[in-house]
Amino acid sequence: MTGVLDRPYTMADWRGGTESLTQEYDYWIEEVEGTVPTDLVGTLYRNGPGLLERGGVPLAHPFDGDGMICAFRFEKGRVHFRNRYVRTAGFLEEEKANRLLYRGVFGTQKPGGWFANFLDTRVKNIANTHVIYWAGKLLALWEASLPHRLDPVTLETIGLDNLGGLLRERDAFAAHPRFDPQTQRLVNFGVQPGLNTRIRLYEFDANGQCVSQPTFQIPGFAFIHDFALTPNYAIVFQNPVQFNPLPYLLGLRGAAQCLQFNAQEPTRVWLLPRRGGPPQMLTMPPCFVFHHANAYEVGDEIHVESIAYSHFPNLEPGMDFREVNFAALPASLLWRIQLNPKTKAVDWQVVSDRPCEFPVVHPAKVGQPYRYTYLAAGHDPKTNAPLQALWRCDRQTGEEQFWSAAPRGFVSEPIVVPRGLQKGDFLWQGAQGEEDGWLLQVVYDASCHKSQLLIFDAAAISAGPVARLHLKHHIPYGLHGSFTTA
Ligand code: 3ON
Ligand code: FE
Repeated sequence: MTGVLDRPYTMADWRGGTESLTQEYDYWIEEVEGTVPTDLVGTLYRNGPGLLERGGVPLAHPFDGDGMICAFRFEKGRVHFRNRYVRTAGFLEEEKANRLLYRGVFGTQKPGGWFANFLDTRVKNIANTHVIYWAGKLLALWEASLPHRLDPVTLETIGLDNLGGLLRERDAFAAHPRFDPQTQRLVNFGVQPGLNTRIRLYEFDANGQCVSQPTFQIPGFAFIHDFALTPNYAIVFQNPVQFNPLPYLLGLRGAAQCLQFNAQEPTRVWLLPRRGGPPQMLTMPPCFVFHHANAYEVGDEIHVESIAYSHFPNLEPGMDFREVNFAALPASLLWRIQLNPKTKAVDWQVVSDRPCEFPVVHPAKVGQPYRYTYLAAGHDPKTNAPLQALWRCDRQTGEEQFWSAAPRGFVSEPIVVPRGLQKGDFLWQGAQGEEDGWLLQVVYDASCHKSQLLIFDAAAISAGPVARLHLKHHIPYGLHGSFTTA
């Protein structure tokens, strides 16, 4: 579908993708349309909230859902599927009790009213945001706490992983690592929020050794979900939000419901030197950024591409996300931002009115000048709506490629896999042409309440998928994932 639809989706259809998947599966996918490319060798891992209620009590927000990992293993043109919940300590306790024993960051409360939640600041590490494979370890990530290590084949939970003694029990390890093709390193950060914010930047070599970990202090509270990477900098956006923890402590709201957008303040962009040293601050008008597509250095400037919202909506208690009015929410738009650390000038352009999220680039272009950004996007070019389409923007010519699953399909984060990878390769070691790859996409199909894995030729997204693999069940809307050839 590419044309104008009266209604690109119905809420009933969209809601199907917010249902839990309680069963754990393990099977070869038999129902395949088209042909799976035989040079796709390796595994696509995806993470996301799998459980959207517990003991009959619906969660207040999908980001509070326990992490469930899906593994699509590609072998000579066939694909094996497996899903497993991350057996976090909280998951196991709540499974046994068959009720919620913990509050969620995004507003899920234990049953029993404020009194049952009063002063309960215990945090359940739900391991639901990202899953990465590095130096022999498969890790499920959640930004407020430690990673969980999983068996890469069976997806069994091995346990919390402190990365060889690097992380202490209360440390946080973000859910947004970047893989740097230039240094062959995994780079990630950890935030310790407070009146001032401490950010530690970790770099790991191919053996999983932490080879660098400078720390930075920035003034004020900061909620930082993602960062952008260049050869010299890690770039984080300090969105203008205030945090008033009182309603959280009193048992009235979740921690994220205590964030208030402050349109009087600028957004502060921090350049953190990867080799350590004082961070540099630049400012731009208030906006809220979760995700970055990429960044690179050119002359005196640093260019960043990000998804920005005009503001962070208040997450009111009692609001049911299943009834959300998408058109009334601030749209997530693709922005290009030019930073000049010498003059402190910041320039930006909004690329399009089309709502979008989950931006990605070719793995060899991380931190480097690049041409294509791949995104999940809304069907309608101007109205905020659920993600139903894939979208590719060409920075050089402005050309756009678009493929839509509307009216009954709902998309997730696209994953770019270069062609020509061999077992054991890093992703940036495949074909260097930015179009020379496959785009993997898990789509929820409301017409059968099942999900499908779609494979696109990255050069010809508008042509539609080259293969469509039908699962026997649905997968709830996910967050992030990654591909590994290991
Ligand atoms: O004081 C801090 C406040 C805070 C909110 C302390 C803190 C670090 C514990 C904290 C926690 C933050 C957490 C746990 C954030 C988790 C985020 C998460 C699971 C997902 C974020 C997803 C972001 C986006 C933009 C997803 C978009 C999805 C769609 C458009 C489609 O479904
Ligand atoms: Fe994210």
